[in-house]
Amino acid sequence: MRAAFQPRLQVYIGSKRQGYKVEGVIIMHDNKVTDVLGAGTHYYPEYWSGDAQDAVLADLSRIIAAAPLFVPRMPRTGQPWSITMTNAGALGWVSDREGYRYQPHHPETGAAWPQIPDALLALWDDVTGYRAPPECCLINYYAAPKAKMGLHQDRDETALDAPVVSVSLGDTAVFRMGGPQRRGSTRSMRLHSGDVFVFGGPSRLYFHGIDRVLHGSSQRLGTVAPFHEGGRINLTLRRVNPPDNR
Ligand SMILES: O=C(O)CCC(=O)C(=O)O
Repeated sequence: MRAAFQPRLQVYIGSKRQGYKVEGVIIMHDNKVTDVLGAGTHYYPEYWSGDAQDAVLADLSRIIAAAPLFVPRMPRTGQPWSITMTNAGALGWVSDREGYRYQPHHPETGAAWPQIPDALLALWDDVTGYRAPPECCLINYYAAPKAKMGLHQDRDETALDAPVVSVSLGDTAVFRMGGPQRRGSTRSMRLHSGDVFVFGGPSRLYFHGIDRVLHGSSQRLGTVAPFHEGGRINLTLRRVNPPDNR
């Protein structure tokens, strides 16, 4: 259903299952303004049920057994990040002294990355409708109570027409959403376990980051190895190369 809210704002109201398509800047739910986001973003609160989240966590457990979590480091300085990460897919995103890049193998084991689980490929098809599958599923693990991620753009991909799909599992995160400029205004919202957020269209290159994780706000990770410390996992599905180049 589409509703006009104010003359210059177009508000598209969806459903929890279909997602809230934001063509303007306001998201409404039950006739109340609940969120203000950029055009091209789609927010799917609790896209996955608890059982579906557990199934994805079991997939992640298998992926991490084959492609262990590693500590990313800042380009040039080699400063360690506060999170650990790994990948699934034909390409994995890594960050070390040499810089940010995609590569087909794990930086420590040298092995190819495991395949992206079917549930994540199905999610990509469902929420993007993009003509080719994602090549990378970046897995970020926020285990440490102070783990966070600074404001940044996802811009190491050449297929910028493809959205980035972000999945939250475990503890609630305080997510910061900016705009196209690093110094522009930002706002924060909370991402909960099972939520899916899509950056597409005009918002594909918007700055975003994680201010902090509300440690202990969810018990979901604690039962699954190797996530006994609890915390939060974020998955981002990315198309790296334009499909025609392959
Ligand atoms: O953890 C998150 O929700 C954000 C992750 C992110 O921005 C990234 O991996 O580029």
